[in-house]
Amino acid sequence: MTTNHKQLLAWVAEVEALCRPDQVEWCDGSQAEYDRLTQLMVDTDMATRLNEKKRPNSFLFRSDASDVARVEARTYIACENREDAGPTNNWIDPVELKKTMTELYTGCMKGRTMYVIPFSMGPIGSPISKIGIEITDSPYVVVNMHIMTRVGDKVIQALGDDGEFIPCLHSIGAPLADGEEDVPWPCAPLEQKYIAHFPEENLIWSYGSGYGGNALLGKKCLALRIASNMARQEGWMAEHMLILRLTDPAGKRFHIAAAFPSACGKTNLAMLQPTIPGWKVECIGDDIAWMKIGEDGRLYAINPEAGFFGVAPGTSMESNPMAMRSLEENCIFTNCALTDDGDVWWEGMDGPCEHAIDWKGNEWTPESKDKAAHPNARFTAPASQCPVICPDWEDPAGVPIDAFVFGGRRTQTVPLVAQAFDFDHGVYMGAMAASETTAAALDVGQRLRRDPFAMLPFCGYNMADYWSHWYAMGDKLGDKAPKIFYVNWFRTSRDGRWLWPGFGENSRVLKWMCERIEGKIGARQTPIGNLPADGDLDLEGLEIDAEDIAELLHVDCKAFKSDLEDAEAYLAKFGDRVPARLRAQLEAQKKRLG
Ligand code: O2Y
Ligand code: MN
Repeated sequence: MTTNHKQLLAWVAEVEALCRPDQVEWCDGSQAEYDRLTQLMVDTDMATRLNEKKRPNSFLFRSDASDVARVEARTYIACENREDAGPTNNWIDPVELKKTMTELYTGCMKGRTMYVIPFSMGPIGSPISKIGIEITDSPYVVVNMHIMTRVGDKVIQALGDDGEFIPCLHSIGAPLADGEEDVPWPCAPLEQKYIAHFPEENLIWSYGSGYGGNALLGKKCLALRIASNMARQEGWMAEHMLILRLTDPAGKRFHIAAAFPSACGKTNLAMLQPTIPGWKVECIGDDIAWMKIGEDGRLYAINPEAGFFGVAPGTSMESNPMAMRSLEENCIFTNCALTDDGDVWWEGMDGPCEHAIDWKGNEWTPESKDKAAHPNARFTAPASQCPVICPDWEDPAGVPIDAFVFGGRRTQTVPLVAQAFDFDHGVYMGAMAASETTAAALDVGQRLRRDPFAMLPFCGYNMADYWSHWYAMGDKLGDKAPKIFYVNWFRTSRDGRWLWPGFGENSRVLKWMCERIEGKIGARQTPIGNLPADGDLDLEGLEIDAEDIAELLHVDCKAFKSDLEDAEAYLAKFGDRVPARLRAQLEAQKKRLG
Protein backbone atom coordinates (compact mmCIF):
# COMPACT_ATOMS: atom_id res chain seq x y z
CA MET A 1 0.00 0.00 0.00
CA THR A 2 1.32 3.45 -0.84
CA THR A 3 0.89 6.58 1.21
CA ASN A 4 0.58 10.26 0.36
CA HIS A 5 1.56 11.29 3.87
CA LYS A 6 4.14 13.97 3.00
CA GLN A 7 5.72 14.19 6.44
CA LEU A 8 6.11 10.40 6.63
CA LEU A 9 7.56 10.14 3.13
CA ALA A 10 10.00 12.96 3.85
CA TRP A 11 11.16 11.32 7.09
CA VAL A 12 11.65 7.92 5.44
CA ALA A 13 13.65 9.55 2.61
CA GLU A 14 15.76 11.45 5.14
CA VAL A 15 16.55 8.28 7.11
CA GLU A 16 17.35 6.37 3.92
CA ALA A 17 19.79 9.08 2.86
CA LEU A 18 21.44 8.99 6.29
CA CYS A 19 21.59 5.23 6.93
CA ARG A 20 22.19 4.16 3.30
CA PRO A 21 20.55 0.74 3.30
CA ASP A 22 20.82 -1.49 0.22
CA GLN A 23 17.03 -1.46 -0.07
CA VAL A 24 13.86 -0.21 1.62
CA GLU A 25 10.78 -2.32 2.37
CA TRP A 26 7.47 -1.02 3.64
CA CYS A 27 5.88 -3.63 5.93
CA ASP A 28 2.30 -4.58 5.14
CA GLY A 29 1.75 -6.68 8.29
CA SER A 30 0.66 -9.75 6.32
CA GLN A 31 1.19 -13.39 7.23
CA ALA A 32 3.11 -13.74 3.96
CA GLU A 33 5.52 -11.05 5.09
CA TYR A 34 5.98 -12.77 8.48
CA ASP A 35 6.59 -16.13 6.79
CA ARG A 36 9.04 -14.67 4.28
CA LEU A 37 11.10 -12.90 6.93
CA THR A 38 11.20 -15.82 9.38
CA GLN A 39 12.28 -18.11 6.51
CA LEU A 40 14.94 -15.57 5.48
CA MET A 41 16.31 -15.62 9.04
CA VAL A 42 16.27 -19.43 9.16
CA ASP A 43 18.13 -19.53 5.83
CA THR A 44 20.77 -17.11 7.08
CA ASP A 45 21.28 -18.95 10.41
CA MET A 46 19.81 -16.14 12.50
CA ALA A 47 16.92 -18.33 13.62
CA THR A 48 16.05 -21.97 14.17
CA ARG A 49 12.63 -23.24 13.13
CA LEU A 50 11.26 -25.36 15.99
CA ASN A 51 9.85 -28.84 15.47
CA GLU A 52 6.61 -28.23 13.53
CA LYS A 53 4.88 -31.11 15.33
CA LYS A 54 5.76 -29.79 18.77
CA ARG A 55 5.52 -26.04 18.26
CA PRO A 56 4.20 -25.09 14.82
CA ASN A 57 5.34 -21.89 13.16
CA SER A 58 7.69 -21.01 16.02
CA PHE A 59 11.32 -19.87 16.02
CA LEU A 60 14.28 -19.69 18.35
CA PHE A 61 16.79 -16.84 18.26
CA ARG A 62 20.08 -16.61 20.15
CA SER A 63 21.29 -13.09 20.80
CA ASP A 64 24.85 -11.92 21.08
CA ALA A 65 26.05 -12.52 24.67
CA SER A 66 26.47 -8.75 25.11
CA ASP A 67 22.89 -7.96 24.04
CA VAL A 68 20.53 -9.79 26.39
CA ALA A 69 18.36 -7.18 28.13
CA ARG A 70 17.39 -3.54 28.40
CA VAL A 71 20.40 -1.35 29.16
CA GLU A 72 19.33 1.35 31.59
CA ALA A 73 22.75 3.00 31.68
CA ARG A 74 22.50 3.61 27.92
CA THR A 75 18.86 4.82 28.01
CA TYR A 76 18.48 8.59 27.76
CA ILE A 77 15.90 11.31 28.07
CA ALA A 78 17.16 14.13 25.87
CA CYS A 79 15.24 17.31 26.68
CA GLU A 80 16.44 20.89 26.78
CA ASN A 81 16.63 21.23 30.58
CA ARG A 82 18.23 18.51 32.70
CA GLU A 83 15.69 19.18 35.49
CA ASP A 84 12.84 18.17 33.19
CA ALA A 85 14.32 14.67 32.93
CA GLY A 86 14.85 14.59 36.70
CA PRO A 87 17.33 12.73 38.88
CA THR A 88 16.10 9.24 37.98
CA ASN A 89 16.76 9.52 34.25
CA ASN A 90 20.01 9.75 32.28
CA TRP A 91 19.92 13.15 30.67
CA ILE A 92 21.85 14.35 27.63
CA ASP A 93 21.57 17.59 25.76
CA PRO A 94 19.45 16.76 22.68
CA VAL A 95 21.67 18.72 20.29
CA GLU A 96 24.79 16.92 21.49
CA LEU A 97 23.09 13.51 21.41
CA LYS A 98 21.72 14.06 17.92
CA LYS A 99 25.21 14.93 16.74
CA THR A 100 26.71 11.77 18.26
CA MET A 101 23.93 9.54 17.00
CA THR A 102 23.81 11.10 13.54
CA GLU A 103 27.47 10.13 13.16
CA LEU A 104 26.65 6.58 14.25
CA TYR A 105 23.63 6.39 11.93
CA THR A 106 25.64 7.58 8.94
CA GLY A 107 25.88 4.57 6.61
CA CYS A 108 24.86 2.23 9.45
CA MET A 109 22.45 0.17 7.29
CA LYS A 110 24.92 -0.52 4.50
CA GLY A 111 24.51 -4.10 3.25
CA ARG A 112 21.12 -4.36 4.96
CA THR A 113 17.44 -3.82 4.25
CA MET A 114 15.67 -0.90 5.88
CA TYR A 115 12.17 -1.87 6.98
CA VAL A 116 9.45 0.73 7.53
CA ILE A 117 6.93 -0.59 10.06
CA PRO A 118 3.67 1.33 10.49
CA PHE A 119 2.21 0.22 13.84
CA SER A 120 -0.63 1.08 16.15
CA MET A 121 -0.36 0.98 19.91
CA GLY A 122 -3.88 0.06 20.92
CA PRO A 123 -6.78 -1.07 18.73
CA ILE A 124 -6.87 0.86 15.48
CA GLY A 125 -9.44 3.60 15.80
CA SER A 126 -9.57 3.72 19.60
CA PRO A 127 -9.54 7.29 20.95
CA ILE A 128 -6.80 6.12 23.33
CA SER A 129 -4.52 4.55 20.65
CA LYS A 130 -1.45 6.13 19.01
CA ILE A 131 0.33 5.41 15.74
CA GLY A 132 4.08 4.95 15.45
CA ILE A 133 6.39 4.28 12.52
CA GLU A 134 9.46 2.22 13.32
CA ILE A 135 12.32 2.21 10.83
CA THR A 136 14.70 -0.67 11.51
CA ASP A 137 17.38 -2.76 9.82
CA SER A 138 16.47 -5.83 11.90
CA PRO A 139 14.09 -8.43 10.44
CA TYR A 140 13.90 -9.89 13.98
CA VAL A 141 12.36 -6.59 15.10
CA VAL A 142 9.86 -6.69 12.22
CA VAL A 143 8.50 -10.14 13.12
CA ASN A 144 8.37 -9.30 16.83
CA MET A 145 6.50 -6.07 16.04
CA HIS A 146 4.01 -8.15 14.03
CA ILE A 147 3.14 -9.97 17.27
CA MET A 148 3.50 -7.16 19.80
CA THR A 149 1.60 -4.44 17.90
CA ARG A 150 -0.88 -4.01 15.06
CA VAL A 151 1.26 -3.58 11.95
CA GLY A 152 0.89 -2.67 8.31
CA ASP A 153 -1.54 -1.41 5.69
CA LYS A 154 -4.44 -0.95 8.09
CA VAL A 155 -2.27 1.48 10.07
CA ILE A 156 -1.26 3.43 6.94
CA GLN A 157 -4.95 3.66 6.12
CA ALA A 158 -5.81 4.93 9.61
CA LEU A 159 -2.98 7.48 9.38
CA GLY A 160 -4.40 9.02 6.21
CA ASP A 161 -2.55 11.85 4.48
CA ASP A 162 -1.79 13.95 7.53
CA GLY A 163 -2.37 11.88 10.67
CA GLU A 164 -0.07 12.16 13.68
CA PHE A 165 2.65 9.53 14.14
CA ILE A 166 5.59 8.99 16.47
CA PRO A 167 8.82 8.42 14.51
CA CYS A 168 10.94 5.60 15.97
CA LEU A 169 14.32 5.06 14.36
CA HIS A 170 16.22 1.87 15.14
CA SER A 171 19.43 0.37 13.87
CA ILE A 172 21.36 -2.58 15.19
CA GLY A 173 24.48 -0.56 14.35
CA ALA A 174 26.28 -3.20 12.32
CA PRO A 175 26.80 -2.16 8.67
CA LEU A 176 28.18 -4.82 6.37
CA ALA A 177 31.20 -4.07 4.20
CA ASP A 178 31.12 -5.43 0.64
CA GLY A 179 31.38 -9.22 0.79
CA GLU A 180 31.47 -9.27 4.62
CA GLU A 181 29.73 -12.26 6.12
CA ASP A 182 26.95 -11.54 8.61
CA VAL A 183 26.73 -12.97 12.13
CA PRO A 184 23.59 -14.51 13.71
CA TRP A 185 22.94 -11.51 15.98
CA PRO A 186 24.65 -8.35 14.74
CA CYS A 187 24.80 -5.45 17.20
CA ALA A 188 27.14 -2.66 18.34
CA PRO A 189 29.37 -2.66 21.43
CA LEU A 190 27.90 -1.37 24.70
CA GLU A 191 29.56 2.05 24.53
CA GLN A 192 27.89 2.68 21.16
CA LYS A 193 24.42 1.64 22.30
CA TYR A 194 21.96 4.50 22.74
CA ILE A 195 18.27 4.20 23.57
CA ALA A 196 17.29 7.83 23.18
CA HIS A 197 14.03 9.66 23.76
CA PHE A 198 13.35 13.24 22.69
CA PRO A 199 10.10 13.98 24.57
CA GLU A 200 9.89 17.56 23.30
CA GLU A 201 9.61 16.20 19.74
CA ASN A 202 7.90 12.86 20.51
CA LEU A 203 10.83 11.16 18.83
CA ILE A 204 12.73 7.93 19.54
CA TRP A 205 16.21 7.01 18.31
CA SER A 206 17.73 3.67 19.21
CA TYR A 207 21.12 2.43 18.10
CA GLY A 208 23.27 -0.62 18.67
CA SER A 209 20.99 -3.18 20.35
CA GLY A 210 18.59 -5.66 18.76
CA TYR A 211 17.07 -6.88 22.03
CA GLY A 212 13.58 -6.44 23.51
CA GLY A 213 12.79 -3.07 24.96
CA ASN A 214 15.88 -1.55 23.31
CA ALA A 215 14.67 -2.44 19.83
CA LEU A 216 10.90 -3.10 19.84
CA LEU A 217 10.31 0.60 20.13
CA GLY A 218 6.53 0.47 20.52
CA LYS A 219 6.89 -1.06 23.96
CA LYS A 220 8.92 0.67 26.67
CA CYS A 221 10.17 3.58 24.52
CA LEU A 222 6.85 4.67 22.99
CA ALA A 223 4.14 3.16 25.18
CA LEU A 224 5.82 4.24 28.42
CA ARG A 225 8.61 6.83 28.15
CA ILE A 226 7.20 8.98 25.33
CA ALA A 227 3.55 8.21 26.15
CA SER A 228 3.94 9.08 29.85
CA ASN A 229 5.07 12.56 28.83
CA MET A 230 2.27 12.92 26.25
CA ALA A 231 -0.19 11.67 28.85
CA ARG A 232 0.82 14.36 31.31
CA GLN A 233 0.42 17.05 28.66
CA GLU A 234 -2.89 15.67 27.39
CA GLY A 235 -4.44 14.66 30.74
CA TRP A 236 -4.34 10.86 30.63
CA MET A 237 -2.14 8.09 32.03
CA ALA A 238 0.45 5.72 30.52
CA GLU A 239 1.39 3.19 33.17
CA HIS A 240 3.53 0.08 33.65
CA MET A 241 0.46 -1.92 34.63
CA LEU A 242 -1.23 -5.20 33.81
CA ILE A 243 -4.99 -5.07 33.33
CA LEU A 244 -7.29 -7.89 34.42
CA ARG A 245 -10.99 -8.51 34.79
CA LEU A 246 -12.13 -10.36 37.89
CA THR A 247 -15.66 -11.76 37.91
CA ASP A 248 -17.26 -12.85 41.18
CA PRO A 249 -19.67 -15.82 41.55
CA ALA A 250 -22.64 -13.47 41.11
CA GLY A 251 -21.25 -12.26 37.78
CA LYS A 252 -20.14 -8.84 39.03
CA ARG A 253 -17.05 -7.57 37.21
CA PHE A 254 -14.09 -5.71 38.65
CA HIS A 255 -11.23 -4.33 36.58
CA ILE A 256 -7.83 -4.06 38.19
CA ALA A 257 -4.71 -2.31 36.91
CA ALA A 258 -1.57 -3.39 38.74
CA ALA A 259 1.97 -1.98 38.66
CA PHE A 260 4.90 -4.17 39.61
CA PRO A 261 8.56 -3.71 38.78
CA SER A 262 10.04 -5.89 36.03
CA ALA A 263 10.01 -9.64 36.75
CA CYS A 264 7.73 -9.53 39.81
CA GLY A 265 5.18 -11.90 38.29
CA LYS A 266 3.00 -9.43 36.40
CA THR A 267 2.33 -11.88 33.58
CA ASN A 268 1.44 -14.57 36.15
CA LEU A 269 -1.03 -12.28 37.92
CA ALA A 270 -2.55 -11.09 34.64
CA MET A 271 -3.41 -14.73 33.75
CA LEU A 272 -4.11 -15.99 37.25
CA GLN A 273 -6.27 -19.08 37.78
CA PRO A 274 -8.27 -18.36 40.95
CA THR A 275 -8.30 -21.13 43.54
CA ILE A 276 -11.46 -19.80 45.16
CA PRO A 277 -14.59 -21.38 43.71
CA GLY A 278 -16.76 -19.34 41.37
CA TRP A 279 -14.23 -16.55 40.71
CA LYS A 280 -12.81 -15.95 37.25
CA VAL A 281 -9.88 -13.90 35.95
CA GLU A 282 -9.57 -12.73 32.34
CA CYS A 283 -6.46 -11.06 31.00
CA ILE A 284 -6.59 -7.74 29.17
CA GLY A 285 -2.87 -6.94 29.25
CA ASP A 286 0.26 -8.05 31.09
CA ASP A 287 2.56 -5.03 31.01
CA ILE A 288 1.22 -1.62 29.98
CA ALA A 289 -2.03 0.29 30.48
CA TRP A 290 -3.14 3.49 28.79
CA MET A 291 -6.02 5.15 30.62
CA LYS A 292 -8.34 8.07 29.87
CA ILE A 293 -11.27 9.54 31.74
CA GLY A 294 -14.51 8.58 30.00
CA GLU A 295 -17.71 10.58 29.60
CA ASP A 296 -19.09 9.05 32.80
CA GLY A 297 -16.09 10.38 34.76
CA ARG A 298 -14.54 6.93 35.30
CA LEU A 299 -11.08 5.89 34.22
CA TYR A 300 -10.99 3.59 31.13
CA ALA A 301 -7.98 1.43 30.25
CA ILE A 302 -6.71 -0.23 27.09
CA ASN A 303 -3.75 -2.51 26.57
CA PRO A 304 -1.71 -0.75 23.88
CA GLU A 305 0.06 -4.00 22.98
CA ALA A 306 -1.10 -7.04 21.01
CA GLY A 307 1.27 -9.66 22.41
CA PHE A 308 3.25 -10.80 25.42
CA PHE A 309 7.02 -10.42 25.63
CA GLY A 310 7.35 -12.53 28.75
CA VAL A 311 10.25 -13.90 30.77
CA ALA A 312 10.59 -17.61 29.95
CA PRO A 313 12.59 -18.99 32.92
CA GLY A 314 10.21 -19.87 35.73
CA THR A 315 7.18 -20.03 33.43
CA SER A 316 5.59 -23.48 33.71
CA MET A 317 2.24 -25.25 33.80
CA GLU A 318 2.42 -24.81 37.56
CA SER A 319 3.34 -21.12 37.72
CA ASN A 320 1.38 -19.92 34.68
CA PRO A 321 -0.55 -22.54 32.71
CA MET A 322 -2.32 -19.88 30.64
CA ALA A 323 0.99 -18.44 29.47
CA MET A 324 2.24 -21.93 28.63
CA ARG A 325 -0.86 -22.58 26.55
CA SER A 326 -0.36 -19.23 24.78
CA LEU A 327 3.03 -20.52 23.61
CA GLU A 328 1.89 -23.62 21.76
CA GLU A 329 2.35 -22.14 18.28
CA ASN A 330 3.18 -18.97 16.31
CA CYS A 331 5.74 -17.78 18.85
CA ILE A 332 9.23 -16.37 18.90
CA PHE A 333 11.66 -17.50 21.59
CA THR A 334 14.84 -15.62 22.37
CA ASN A 335 17.77 -17.05 24.36
CA CYS A 336 15.97 -20.23 25.41
CA ALA A 337 17.66 -23.65 25.16
CA LEU A 338 17.02 -25.94 22.17
CA THR A 339 16.14 -29.54 23.04
CA ASP A 340 17.21 -32.61 21.07
CA ASP A 341 13.70 -32.93 19.63
CA GLY A 342 13.73 -29.39 18.30
CA ASP A 343 11.70 -27.71 21.03
CA VAL A 344 12.56 -25.00 23.56
CA TRP A 345 13.37 -25.45 27.24
CA TRP A 346 14.26 -23.19 30.15
CA GLU A 347 14.97 -23.47 33.83
CA GLY A 348 11.75 -23.85 35.80
CA MET A 349 9.81 -25.31 32.84
CA ASP A 350 7.80 -28.46 33.56
CA GLY A 351 9.96 -31.56 33.52
CA PRO A 352 13.71 -31.99 33.40
CA CYS A 353 15.91 -31.74 30.33
CA GLU A 354 18.74 -34.20 29.91
CA HIS A 355 20.52 -32.54 27.02
CA ALA A 356 20.15 -29.34 25.04
CA ILE A 357 21.98 -26.62 23.17
CA ASP A 358 22.14 -23.68 25.55
CA TRP A 359 21.35 -20.05 24.73
CA LYS A 360 24.96 -19.47 23.71
CA GLY A 361 24.87 -22.39 21.27
CA ASN A 362 26.90 -24.77 23.45
CA GLU A 363 26.16 -28.35 24.49
CA TRP A 364 24.31 -28.39 27.80
CA THR A 365 23.45 -31.07 30.38
CA PRO A 366 22.12 -30.68 33.95
CA GLU A 367 25.76 -30.99 35.09
CA SER A 368 26.80 -27.89 33.13
CA LYS A 369 27.77 -24.98 35.32
CA ASP A 370 25.93 -22.40 33.20
CA LYS A 371 22.20 -22.05 32.78
CA ALA A 372 20.58 -23.54 29.67
CA ALA A 373 18.42 -20.46 29.08
CA HIS A 374 19.48 -16.91 29.83
CA PRO A 375 17.67 -15.63 32.98
CA ASN A 376 16.12 -12.91 30.77
CA ALA A 377 15.19 -15.33 27.94
CA ARG A 378 11.88 -14.27 26.41
CA PHE A 379 8.85 -15.53 24.55
CA THR A 380 6.91 -13.35 22.13
CA ALA A 381 3.33 -14.63 21.90
CA PRO A 382 0.14 -13.24 20.36
CA ALA A 383 -2.23 -12.13 23.15
CA SER A 384 -5.11 -13.65 21.17
CA GLN A 385 -3.64 -17.12 21.87
CA CYS A 386 -4.10 -16.78 25.63
CA PRO A 387 -6.97 -19.06 26.69
CA VAL A 388 -8.11 -16.49 29.28
CA ILE A 389 -7.81 -13.42 27.10
CA CYS A 390 -10.84 -11.24 27.85
CA PRO A 391 -13.38 -11.43 24.96
CA ASP A 392 -13.43 -7.63 24.80
CA TRP A 393 -9.69 -7.03 25.34
CA GLU A 394 -9.64 -5.04 22.09
CA ASP A 395 -12.69 -2.91 22.88
CA PRO A 396 -11.64 0.57 21.67
CA ALA A 397 -13.48 2.12 24.62
CA GLY A 398 -11.37 0.23 27.15
CA VAL A 399 -12.53 -1.13 30.51
CA PRO A 400 -13.44 0.92 33.62
CA ILE A 401 -10.78 0.56 36.32
CA ASP A 402 -11.97 -0.16 39.88
CA ALA A 403 -8.63 -0.61 41.61
CA PHE A 404 -4.95 0.17 41.28
CA VAL A 405 -2.56 -2.31 42.85
CA PHE A 406 1.09 -1.52 43.55
CA GLY A 407 3.72 -3.89 44.82
CA GLY A 408 7.24 -5.16 44.69
CA ARG A 409 9.45 -8.02 45.70
CA ARG A 410 10.11 -7.55 49.43
CA THR A 411 11.21 -10.53 51.47
CA GLN A 412 10.83 -8.52 54.69
CA THR A 413 8.73 -5.76 56.30
CA VAL A 414 5.94 -5.18 53.77
CA PRO A 415 2.69 -7.06 54.58
CA LEU A 416 0.72 -9.21 52.15
CA VAL A 417 -1.83 -6.48 51.42
CA ALA A 418 -2.80 -3.01 52.59
CA GLN A 419 -5.39 -0.57 51.30
CA ALA A 420 -4.59 3.13 51.08
CA PHE A 421 -6.70 5.39 53.32
CA ASP A 422 -7.55 7.53 50.30
CA PHE A 423 -6.22 8.46 46.83
CA ASP A 424 -3.54 10.82 48.21
CA HIS A 425 -2.24 8.11 50.51
CA GLY A 426 -2.32 5.66 47.59
CA VAL A 427 -0.11 7.98 45.55
CA TYR A 428 2.31 8.00 48.49
CA MET A 429 2.27 4.19 48.51
CA GLY A 430 2.98 4.05 44.78
CA ALA A 431 5.68 6.71 44.98
CA MET A 432 7.50 4.92 47.78
CA ALA A 433 7.36 1.45 46.20
CA ALA A 434 10.61 -0.49 46.33
CA SER A 435 11.67 -3.91 45.10
CA GLU A 436 14.52 -6.38 45.19
CA THR A 437 15.91 -6.38 41.65
CA THR A 438 16.20 -9.24 39.13
CA ALA A 439 17.57 -9.88 35.65
CA ALA A 440 15.17 -7.89 33.41
CA ALA A 441 17.65 -5.03 33.09
CA LEU A 442 21.24 -5.81 32.26
CA ASP A 443 22.91 -3.39 34.56
CA VAL A 444 21.08 -2.72 37.80
CA GLY A 445 22.60 -5.42 40.05
CA GLN A 446 20.85 -7.36 42.80
CA ARG A 447 19.63 -5.01 45.51
CA LEU A 448 16.63 -3.15 46.88
CA ARG A 449 15.75 -0.20 44.73
CA ARG A 450 12.99 2.37 44.96
CA ASP A 451 10.80 1.96 41.92
CA PRO A 452 7.97 4.50 42.11
CA PHE A 453 4.83 3.11 40.45
CA ALA A 454 7.18 0.53 38.82
CA MET A 455 8.02 3.41 36.46
CA LEU A 456 11.63 4.07 37.49
CA PRO A 457 13.12 2.93 34.14
CA PHE A 458 10.10 4.07 32.13
CA CYS A 459 9.00 7.55 33.21
CA GLY A 460 9.89 9.89 30.36
CA TYR A 461 10.14 13.04 32.49
CA ASN A 462 10.86 14.24 36.02
CA MET A 463 9.44 11.68 38.44
CA ALA A 464 8.33 14.41 40.86
CA ASP A 465 6.23 15.98 38.09
CA TYR A 466 4.83 12.51 37.44
CA TRP A 467 3.66 12.34 41.06
CA SER A 468 1.99 15.74 40.60
CA HIS A 469 0.27 14.35 37.52
CA TRP A 470 -1.11 11.47 39.60
CA TYR A 471 -2.58 13.97 42.07
CA ALA A 472 -4.05 15.99 39.21
CA MET A 473 -5.68 12.85 37.79
CA GLY A 474 -7.00 11.94 41.27
CA ASP A 475 -8.56 15.40 41.57
CA LYS A 476 -10.26 15.05 38.18
CA LEU A 477 -11.57 11.58 39.04
CA GLY A 478 -12.83 12.61 42.48
CA ASP A 479 -15.04 9.96 44.04
CA LYS A 480 -14.81 7.92 40.82
CA ALA A 481 -11.08 7.34 41.33
CA PRO A 482 -10.03 3.69 41.60
CA LYS A 483 -9.29 2.43 45.12
CA ILE A 484 -5.61 1.82 45.79
CA PHE A 485 -3.91 -1.24 47.32
CA TYR A 486 -0.33 -2.36 47.95
CA VAL A 487 0.62 -6.05 47.88
CA ASN A 488 3.68 -8.14 48.55
CA TRP A 489 3.61 -11.79 47.45
CA PHE A 490 7.27 -12.35 48.32
CA ARG A 491 7.58 -12.38 52.14
CA THR A 492 9.86 -15.04 53.58
CA SER A 493 10.27 -16.49 57.06
CA ARG A 494 13.52 -16.16 59.03
CA ASP A 495 14.61 -19.51 57.61
CA GLY A 496 14.02 -18.30 54.03
CA ARG A 497 10.70 -20.10 53.38
CA TRP A 498 7.98 -18.36 51.29
CA LEU A 499 5.21 -17.36 53.70
CA TRP A 500 2.54 -16.99 51.01
CA PRO A 501 1.95 -19.61 48.28
CA GLY A 502 1.27 -16.98 45.60
CA PHE A 503 0.04 -17.78 42.07
CA GLY A 504 -3.66 -18.80 42.01
CA GLU A 505 -3.91 -18.24 45.77
CA ASN A 506 -3.42 -14.52 45.14
CA SER A 507 -7.09 -14.56 44.13
CA ARG A 508 -7.87 -14.58 47.86
CA VAL A 509 -6.25 -11.18 48.19
CA LEU A 510 -8.04 -9.90 45.07
CA LYS A 511 -11.34 -11.09 46.52
CA TRP A 512 -10.67 -9.08 49.69
CA MET A 513 -10.02 -6.02 47.53
CA CYS A 514 -13.34 -6.48 45.72
CA GLU A 515 -15.16 -6.74 49.03
CA ARG A 516 -13.48 -3.54 50.18
CA ILE A 517 -14.41 -1.79 46.91
CA GLU A 518 -18.01 -2.81 47.39
CA GLY A 519 -17.95 -1.71 51.02
CA LYS A 520 -18.97 -5.22 52.08
CA ILE A 521 -16.36 -5.53 54.84
CA GLY A 522 -14.45 -3.36 57.27
CA ALA A 523 -10.71 -3.41 57.85
CA ARG A 524 -8.07 -3.18 60.53
CA GLN A 525 -6.62 0.31 60.54
CA THR A 526 -2.84 0.36 60.97
CA PRO A 527 -0.28 3.19 60.64
CA ILE A 528 0.54 2.10 57.09
CA GLY A 529 -2.95 1.44 55.74
CA ASN A 530 -6.06 -0.69 56.14
CA LEU A 531 -5.35 -4.41 56.42
CA PRO A 532 -7.67 -7.42 56.46
CA ALA A 533 -9.25 -7.87 59.87
CA ASP A 534 -9.10 -11.32 61.47
CA GLY A 535 -11.07 -13.80 59.37
CA ASP A 536 -11.71 -11.39 56.47
CA LEU A 537 -9.21 -12.96 54.10
CA ASP A 538 -10.88 -16.03 52.58
CA LEU A 539 -8.50 -18.89 53.48
CA GLU A 540 -11.00 -21.71 53.01
CA GLY A 541 -9.28 -24.77 51.55
CA LEU A 542 -5.80 -23.32 51.91
CA GLU A 543 -3.34 -25.08 54.15
CA ILE A 544 -1.40 -22.31 55.79
CA ASP A 545 -0.15 -21.94 59.35
CA ALA A 546 -1.93 -19.38 61.48
CA GLU A 547 1.51 -18.01 62.49
CA ASP A 548 2.43 -17.48 58.84
CA ILE A 549 -0.76 -15.53 58.23
CA ALA A 550 -0.15 -13.49 61.36
CA GLU A 551 3.36 -12.73 60.12
CA LEU A 552 2.10 -11.84 56.62
CA LEU A 553 -0.38 -9.35 58.06
CA HIS A 554 1.85 -7.99 60.81
CA VAL A 555 2.90 -4.35 60.60
CA ASP A 556 6.40 -3.94 61.96
CA CYS A 557 6.35 -0.26 62.91
CA LYS A 558 10.06 -0.23 63.75
CA ALA A 559 11.00 -1.55 60.30
CA PHE A 560 8.62 0.93 58.62
CA LYS A 561 10.15 3.77 60.62
CA SER A 562 13.61 2.94 59.40
CA ASP A 563 12.17 2.70 55.86
CA LEU A 564 10.84 6.26 56.36
CA GLU A 565 14.36 7.62 56.82
CA ASP A 566 15.29 6.13 53.48
CA ALA A 567 12.08 7.49 51.94
CA GLU A 568 12.89 11.00 53.16
CA ALA A 569 16.39 10.83 51.71
CA TYR A 570 14.92 9.56 48.45
CA LEU A 571 12.43 12.44 48.20
CA ALA A 572 15.20 14.94 48.94
CA LYS A 573 16.77 14.03 45.57
CA PHE A 574 13.83 15.66 43.81
CA GLY A 575 14.16 18.97 45.69
CA ASP A 576 11.25 21.38 45.59
CA ARG A 577 9.54 19.63 42.66
CA VAL A 578 8.13 17.06 45.12
CA PRO A 579 4.41 17.81 45.46
CA ALA A 580 3.54 19.24 48.89
CA ARG A 581 0.79 16.63 49.13
CA LEU A 582 3.36 13.84 48.93
CA ARG A 583 5.50 15.42 51.66
CA ALA A 584 2.36 15.81 53.76
CA GLN A 585 1.69 12.07 53.36
CA LEU A 586 5.19 11.26 54.54
CA GLU A 587 4.75 13.48 57.60
CA ALA A 588 1.38 11.90 58.36
CA GLN A 589 2.88 8.42 58.09
CA LYS A 590 5.67 9.48 60.44
CA LYS A 591 3.12 10.67 63.00
CA ARG A 592 1.09 7.49 62.73
CA LEU A 593 4.17 5.33 63.27
CA GLY A 594 4.93 7.36 66.42
O1 O2Y B 1 13.97 -5.75 26.95
C1 O2Y B 1 13.92 -6.64 27.79
O2 O2Y B 1 14.90 -7.25 28.16
C2 O2Y B 1 12.67 -7.01 28.32
S1 O2Y B 1 12.13 -5.99 29.60
C3 O2Y B 1 10.43 -6.29 29.71
C4 O2Y B 1 9.79 -7.05 28.77
C5 O2Y B 1 8.44 -7.25 28.86
C6 O2Y B 1 7.77 -6.67 29.88
N1 O2Y B 1 8.38 -5.90 30.79
C7 O2Y B 1 9.70 -5.73 30.75
C8 O2Y B 1 10.28 -4.88 31.83
O3 O2Y B 1 11.49 -4.76 31.99
O4 O2Y B 1 9.49 -4.30 32.59
MN1 MN C 1 7.44 -4.50 32.11
